[in-house]
Amino acid sequence: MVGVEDDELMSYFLKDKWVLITGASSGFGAGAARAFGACGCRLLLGARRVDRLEQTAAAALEAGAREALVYPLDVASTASVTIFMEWVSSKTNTLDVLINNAGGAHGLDPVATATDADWEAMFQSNVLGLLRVTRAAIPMLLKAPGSSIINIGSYAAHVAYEGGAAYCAAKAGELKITQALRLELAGTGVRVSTVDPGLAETEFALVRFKGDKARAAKLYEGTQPLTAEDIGETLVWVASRPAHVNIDEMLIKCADQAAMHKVHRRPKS
Ligand code: NDP
Ligand code: 8X3
Repeated sequence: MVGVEDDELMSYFLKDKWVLITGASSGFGAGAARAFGACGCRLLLGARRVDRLEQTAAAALEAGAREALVYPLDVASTASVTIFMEWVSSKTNTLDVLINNAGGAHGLDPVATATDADWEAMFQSNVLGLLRVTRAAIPMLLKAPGSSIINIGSYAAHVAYEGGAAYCAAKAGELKITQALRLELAGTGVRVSTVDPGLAETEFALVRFKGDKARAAKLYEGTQPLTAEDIGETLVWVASRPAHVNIDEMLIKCADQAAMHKVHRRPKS
């Protein structure tokens, strides 16, 4: 946890800044909205489930957001991204922080039996969606020197696991896009970072296991995973470094996850 003085400093840097968060209807995106909201930011929130976005916006306003505006967004559709970014442009000419968070995993099947639908969904959101939103946002980020693009990657970009071929590949793609963007935007004042979490309890597992609650819960059994709050707080820290500082890549895991295949689990008491 950061100290009180650090909190005040971060709020000082971020107050009134425009922050766009994709996938803000749950998990890390909602956690980020609350954390940037607590710094007095103006939030532009997108995802497909608008009712859930509205809940996020209410929580962010309660935390202290200056504004929390929502609009439907499907990053898997170029047309949806275009309409969403037109809406963003109707609210502000500049953008201070872009959090490319929308994404997730679909299925945990080995390549031998996985489906095209799952592969396509993972590449559409985690890779192409990130590219589409970033392309549309760059002109607005360029107008705000010291602005940040922060992409949500994954530990899965660094370590492969059985059943994760397409998800690991998609997140490895996110890492390479981040690195290429940093080269392309060098000297413009736009910073580019990736925050790569390990095991974290959100709706991620529920989506991966297609609504199977028992299977999703098993993933977190006996461990203390990362939370949406942990990642929201981390994103605020990355965005609030002084303008000459770029946090390139941050791998963040819970203390119980020493390695991809070594997660400490406490026996049931
Ligand atoms: P959640 O399932 O809780 O959140 C995923 C968010 O992404 C939702 O808000 C969802 O909104 C949105 N989303 C998914 N697809 C689309 C789409 N096509 N268009 C717009 N929004 C979309 O999981 P997390 O919060 O955990 O996931 C957030 C990010 O973090 C993802 O990129 C995930 O891969 C990554 N990650 C997760 C980890 C974990 O263990 N939880 C670890 C490392 C990385 P909606 O359905 O309303 O559109
Ligand atoms: C989510 C982390 O390890 O389940 O990106 O792939 S993992």
